[in-house]
Amino acid sequence: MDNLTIARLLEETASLLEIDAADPFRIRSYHRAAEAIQQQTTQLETLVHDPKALLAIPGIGKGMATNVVDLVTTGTMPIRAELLAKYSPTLLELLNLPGMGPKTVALVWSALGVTDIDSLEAAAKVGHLDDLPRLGKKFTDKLLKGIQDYRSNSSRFRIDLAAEYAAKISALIHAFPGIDQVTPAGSLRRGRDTVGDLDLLVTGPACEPAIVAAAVEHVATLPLIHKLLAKGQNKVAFTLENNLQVDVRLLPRASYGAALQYFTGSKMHSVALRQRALKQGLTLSEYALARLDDNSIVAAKSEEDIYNALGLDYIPPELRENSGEIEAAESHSLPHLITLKDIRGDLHMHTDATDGRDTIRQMAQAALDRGLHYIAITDHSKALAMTNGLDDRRALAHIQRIREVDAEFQQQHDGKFRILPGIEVDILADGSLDLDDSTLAQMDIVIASVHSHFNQPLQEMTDRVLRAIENPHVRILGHPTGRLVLKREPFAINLDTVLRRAAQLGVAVEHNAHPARADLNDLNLRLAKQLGCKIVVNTDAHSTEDLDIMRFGITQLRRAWLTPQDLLNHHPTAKSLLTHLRPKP
Ligand code: DGT
Ligand code: CA
Ligand code: CA
Ligand code: ZN
Repeated sequence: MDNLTIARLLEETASLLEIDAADPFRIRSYHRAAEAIQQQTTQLETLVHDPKALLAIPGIGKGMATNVVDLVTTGTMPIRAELLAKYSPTLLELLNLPGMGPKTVALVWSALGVTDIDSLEAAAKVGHLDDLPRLGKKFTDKLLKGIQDYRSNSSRFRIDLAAEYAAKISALIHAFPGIDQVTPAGSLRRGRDTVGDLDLLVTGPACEPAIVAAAVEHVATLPLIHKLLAKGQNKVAFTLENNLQVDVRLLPRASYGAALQYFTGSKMHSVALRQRALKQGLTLSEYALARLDDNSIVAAKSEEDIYNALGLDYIPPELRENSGEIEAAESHSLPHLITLKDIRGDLHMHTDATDGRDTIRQMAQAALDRGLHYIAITDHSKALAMTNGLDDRRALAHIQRIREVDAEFQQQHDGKFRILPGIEVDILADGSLDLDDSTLAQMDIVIASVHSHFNQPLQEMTDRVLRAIENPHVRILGHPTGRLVLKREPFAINLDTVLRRAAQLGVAVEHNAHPARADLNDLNLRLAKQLGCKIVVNTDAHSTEDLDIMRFGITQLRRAWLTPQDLLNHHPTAKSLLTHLRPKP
């Protein structure tokens, strides 16, 4: 049993304990252990006979160590078995629906005998939820819509999860001798925010046709295979326990480029490319780019060779959607896409003052360690009561502490790292802001975000956000769509109107780098650039590790054709950044 599985089972147990209304401290200990185990580089299953090593992991005490040993040796643990005897495992899936927290799940289970999504939907449809305390008709409507969304989305997977599994499977395939490269292709390589299935291409001496059978056998017997779907001469398809399908192809070095091009897609890009090839008397397949007349191979080994032979510059995978990239590659006008190292600062993160896990100092040190030159600390405002949001008095005291830590860091690092005082202020239902202007005036970075009343009609939401950005203290619009990838659709808003006004006012729009949020999709981001908006990409980190999710944000920016110059946080110093934000009133 690998670390990811152990962590997932502990998380599930935490959710079951929550449904069971267990002691919050106990629930927290399972979350903490799961988090810590995900960070471990050593596989815990190799440590089960070494209790000291297990106990050395932060967040793992004696009881949790026993749990881990039980999980690894028996596949379950007493507390989990006990909870699963009481509650059906399908109850856990209900937690993916909007509004269904552990308390509500426990309520519908005890009051209505709901055990899974189907029975929940049935109960909602006949109005049984309307009569329950804290729920009601509005809740029911929202839930039914949520169930629909969930069903249409549940066959796709978020990019971070897909990337995690791709890395894990790659490592397992690499264990076979004679494998040089395992490359994710398909939508994962193109960086879509969700992935239907994983496509992995494998090459190396072991993949040569005469001997590939042994490598195929290795792939077909990987320990994490849930169900083997197909095993062919050079391909294996299987599903994982979570139903994610994986297509693996093993290819000789000589045709790797052609195969990579073919299986990266997108289908529309490849169709356009093949048409172009035909016009040049060539034929493009998953094996090679070849001449039509005598079948002689023109290019096959690398993608660069293939694109160049077609008279095109190399096209980065993120652009391969047949939306102008082939024309741009022909006229040598492809953009120089942004990369992670172009980002110098991160302007949106939370600390333990509200719902973040770590202190100002810890966040700053982690940002410094990742090579950033500046950050802004932007905790929540009071309307978000469940996050312990700051009122005016606490917000002002908080920025005082931010300034102190900033002074300390400036001294230690010759002024080369800055911590800017900021706030993520809530946009209230009527478009007013949650804190006084006099408080906002003290902040360098004011991000205004919608966090509530997501169901307002189009015009009301549009007016609400427009009113918020008219406030001269607002420098960044956060969560411009409020979507949660695969969980919650964007709220109704006329984004075009809002982006136009933001561009006029000089308010930057934020792309949230978190793979669960990614507020703006690739098309929205392209539109923002077209309309002349300032754009900023931030992690919205709630812990030091969250700072690493910046890479997922960058992938979406690349899909939107953005260059380093299109991003405000490409500016090398806090000073130059501040001069490019909306001027302070
Ligand atoms: P997904 O899995 O739904 O997120 O999207 P993709 O793009 O990964 O699609 P997938 O897994 O069906 O196929 C991977 C790539 O293989 C796809 O981008 C292009 C190529 N491909 C697959 N089937 C066909 C096909 O019938 N014709 C062509 N031209 N290409 C195909
Ligand atoms: Ca795929
Ligand atoms: Ca596929
Ligand atoms: Zn935030």
